[in-house]
Amino acid sequence: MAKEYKFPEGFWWGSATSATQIEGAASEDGKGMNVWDYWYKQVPNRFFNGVGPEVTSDFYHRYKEDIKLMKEIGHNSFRFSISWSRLIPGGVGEVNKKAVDFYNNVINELLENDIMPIATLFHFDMPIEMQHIGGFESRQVLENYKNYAKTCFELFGDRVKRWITFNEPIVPAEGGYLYNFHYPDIVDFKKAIQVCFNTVLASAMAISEFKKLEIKDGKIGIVLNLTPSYPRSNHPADLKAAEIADLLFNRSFLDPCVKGEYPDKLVELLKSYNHLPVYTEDDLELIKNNTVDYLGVNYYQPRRVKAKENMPNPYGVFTPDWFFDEYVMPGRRMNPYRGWEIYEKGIYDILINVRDNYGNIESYISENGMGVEGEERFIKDGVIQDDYRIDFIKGHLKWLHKAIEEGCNVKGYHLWSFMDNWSFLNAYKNRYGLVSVDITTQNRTIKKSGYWYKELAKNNGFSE
Ligand code: BGP
Repeated sequence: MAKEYKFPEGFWWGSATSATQIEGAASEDGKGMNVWDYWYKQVPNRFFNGVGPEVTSDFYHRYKEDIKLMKEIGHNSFRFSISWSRLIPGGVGEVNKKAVDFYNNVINELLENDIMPIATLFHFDMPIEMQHIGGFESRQVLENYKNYAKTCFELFGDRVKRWITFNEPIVPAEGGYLYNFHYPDIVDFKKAIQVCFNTVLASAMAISEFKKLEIKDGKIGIVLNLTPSYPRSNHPADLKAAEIADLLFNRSFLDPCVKGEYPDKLVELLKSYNHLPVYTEDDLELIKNNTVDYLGVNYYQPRRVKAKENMPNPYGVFTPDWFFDEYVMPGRRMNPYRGWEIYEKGIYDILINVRDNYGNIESYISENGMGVEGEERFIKDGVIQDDYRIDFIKGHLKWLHKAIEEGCNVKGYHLWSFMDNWSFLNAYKNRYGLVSVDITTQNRTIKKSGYWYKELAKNNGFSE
């Protein structure tokens, strides 16, 4: 007998994107440079096939056609990001009128098509001028981000009712200050921690502005990549390794953003290594008083860890990897086309944790998806036959359904992504879309998964 997986009424079916990854028009209509435009000019060879962010998927010019396609494949909601360097070139000062027109057009077009807009304020795209005065290490940049956020609420808050302060804020801290995959490309754990703290603070500052404006029916949240940390075994050393990974990579944002407080264990750990960030009592007060209304959860793959086998070199560079080693679990299921583990139950484990330890705050899956290299090889009759992606989505939806049945307060599911898009350093290597994009002609073609997604949304679920 087929089992039915029906989702609660009004469930959000949609997808997520970000400005740098889809808009293109990177130097058009007065847009300023962000870190990606700048870094690409410095080191084009670090980007897959040398493809930069200038054109990407050309959403800037094709948003009407794209929103039509969203409608066609059943979207009732869509997350995009506003580009700070487009709206306020240089990060501070005059608002760019052309950018206001563009985002107004996108928002209005979405609403006319009954697609709820969810706007992210920051998706990895710091204006370069702001990065050059210290990025989120700098208090001045926090102030400028706050003003940018306020400008967005004032300009678009009459129609956008769902806001996100940051997408995966730990990623620019890790990428830019620890693991060399974002600009400014340095390795300094202490700075990374300061950037993490300051981003939490910046998010709280934006929330505080949002509250002052009393936007009717408006809610503001944050999107976190909550990667469950699974230990190799129940041995106390493995459990400890997993606990530290969880503190550093999940709870460093989840706790202050949802509960308004840092976990004591994290504070003790950082203190014992003399790595506490610089902060004031007022900062902590602001964080406490400005927690999120809802939470976006991005989930791609779990983190598996084991106790350190060799003590780290005391003279080596101090990073989180001092505390644990990656555990390559025998028999783990891999995405054969991308190199990431597929573990569907992870989505359930995250949500149960949110239910039990974070007041069952309202949440939604803000990203989940399967990147595939070389998808052209699956074309038949002009359509990419991405059954693997349909299976991936179904696998995760089954666990999501179970979490909801068990009381988790989840409002929707957004796939990464609506269409193939340019990714940070990876450019067009991994394709994620329900709609494929030919990057030479910019032609869009709905994939098999897109047609399947349409049925999913129409039926508010699926059966199997
Ligand atoms: C998430 C980001 C997205 C997207 C995705 C896929 O972490 O929020 O912006 O890029 O990862 O990653 P990638 O494109 O590197 O495969």
